[in-house]
This record gives sequence, C-alpha cells and structure tokens, in this order.
Amino acid sequence: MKIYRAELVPLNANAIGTAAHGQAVLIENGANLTINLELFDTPANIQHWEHFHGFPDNRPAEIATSAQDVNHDGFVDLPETGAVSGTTMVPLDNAPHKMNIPHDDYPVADANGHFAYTKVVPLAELDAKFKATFNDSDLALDKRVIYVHGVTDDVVLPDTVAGAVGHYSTHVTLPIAVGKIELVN
Ligand SMILES: [Cu+2]
Repeated sequence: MKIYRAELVPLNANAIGTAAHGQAVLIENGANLTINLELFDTPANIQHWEHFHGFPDNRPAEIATSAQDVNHDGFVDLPETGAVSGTTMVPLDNAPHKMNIPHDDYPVADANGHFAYTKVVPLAELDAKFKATFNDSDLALDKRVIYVHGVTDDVVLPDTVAGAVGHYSTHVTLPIAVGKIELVN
C-alpha cells in the first residue's frame, strides 16, 4: 500500500476574493486507488473541475504561484500553469479511469464553498488509459500536482485570461487551488 497526500493552497485568491484550500489523500491499495479530497472556501454553489496535472516525460510538476502570471493581468490562468505544472491528466470526477475532462460530473460546492469528494478507482483501468494517452508513462503520483478550478460567472475576467475548453469558459477552468502530491509512505 502507498499513501500520498497533497496540501492544497489558494491560487488567484486576491483576484477572485476567496482563498480556496484543503487537502487530498490518495491510497494505492491492491486493485484500487482511493481518492479523498476536501476543499474549503471555494466559490460557492458551483461545480469545480479538479484534476491532477503533470508532465508526460515524468519531470516532476510543481505548483503554480503568482510568479506564473507571465502576462501580468492579475490572474494565473490554466495555460500559464503549464510551464511548471504540465498538462491536465486525470480528472477527479465521477469516473477518473475514463479520463474524460470536459463535462459536468465534478463536485459542487455548497453555500459555504465546501465540498468533499471520495472515489475508488480501478487501478488497472486507470493505468491502461493513462499509458495509452501519455505514451507509456506511469501514473507517478508523486510527480503530479492537483488543481481545483472554477469561479462564479460574476467574477470579471479580462480578455487576457485564457484557457477555455470547448464550450466551457475561462470561469470554469480558472485555477483556484493547487497542491503537490507527496508520498507519505
Ligand atoms: Cu485541472
């Protein structure tokens, strides 16, 4: 059994007016990967996309900070996280092993901006899908970072904020919290 943990710290807190934070615990045990995640003070009453991101070449991902706001518009948007955090890999949604990213089956925050997420994922299916997508790289959880996304539509985002995915706007993809996954034991 391997236990991993991530402490999620706020990103874009000043710009969006709330400092989302929380933690995740991931447990690889036999055939399953169990993911537990809890977030506080997220933008309330909306769905929050969440994934782990990383580099397919297994370079260790690091969390983005305000230093990644390279266009100095006051927001670290999804594309700006790529330099240090890599690409979107596995969703923490209703079916992580299917690795579908743009959809509406992610957790929804309550009126206090709280949500908890638990999922037991079949590791063999996740590994197979991951290897097919990322050219035989391993899950390598301790080289990944977890992102939580999503702000309410009333947050004014300048046109310089990028990262829309399909018909999902930059409000859906704007990062609000991030944490590096670390092997506990
Ligand atoms: Cu993401």
